[in-house]
Amino acid sequence: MMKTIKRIGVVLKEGCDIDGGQHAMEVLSQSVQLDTVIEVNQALIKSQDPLYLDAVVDLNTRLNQEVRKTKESGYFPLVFGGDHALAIGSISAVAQESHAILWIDAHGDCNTVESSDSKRIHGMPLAVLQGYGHKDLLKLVKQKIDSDNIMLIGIRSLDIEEEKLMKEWGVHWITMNEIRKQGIDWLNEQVNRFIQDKKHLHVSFDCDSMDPSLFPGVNTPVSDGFKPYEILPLIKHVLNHPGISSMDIVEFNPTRDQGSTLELIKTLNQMVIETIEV
Ligand SMILES: [Mn+2]
Repeated sequence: MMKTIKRIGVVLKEGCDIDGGQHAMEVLSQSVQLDTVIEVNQALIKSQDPLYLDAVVDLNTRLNQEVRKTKESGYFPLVFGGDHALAIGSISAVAQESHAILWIDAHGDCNTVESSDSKRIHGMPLAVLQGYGHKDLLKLVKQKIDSDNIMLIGIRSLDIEEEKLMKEWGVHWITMNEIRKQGIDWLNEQVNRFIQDKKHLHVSFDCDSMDPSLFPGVNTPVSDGFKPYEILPLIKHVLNHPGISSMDIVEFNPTRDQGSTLELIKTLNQMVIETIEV
């Protein structure tokens, strides 16, 4: 059955507190038509709170409602960011029993407030979605995601305490080192095996999963990321999965870009059109 996409833009940098990301939707909206844009309520920003907790919780509450409404109306939610903290709102809105997540990222995003060195919420969304983290963030999570139903790929920067938590919870992740050693066919097999029996599947694509020498327009670059030919065919394949529910494309920082990261986002948008709207 044909589905129509609804594109939700999220203006958010408070989850990482790195300048530039707040302009992502201004730049993106010149080439991708956004159906709605959600912004941080500036009145809730308290400079003494490094987490910007009130602002991030409020934004995610409104994003959750928007994504929920989108799903209920039969549309496919495609969320553009904005930093990865927005995944708390977008995924909690679609999560149902046995929902699976494919998380494409350089980082684990499985920190809690205690484990995190940076104390930034964009490093915590995947922990929160599993039911671990600050109680104000957990209020958004009505249906926890089973750690078994999470696969991260492209990983090359985990905090020590974060890695311990990921092991303890039983999250499955594939590092870039393993991918370099085993090859792209092996990666495709691993992801295929993960998605094959899943009923509901969300894809969260962090632009920093890509190689920053090719795609510098991100908040927290880590060297040796994916080349387009290594990951785009896999994403296309995953978007064809019958249980695909929704997707995020996050961490675009246009002030660090030279045009290529914007082009990548446009390519992904086109890929979603070609796979979902058919
Ligand atoms: Mn991330």
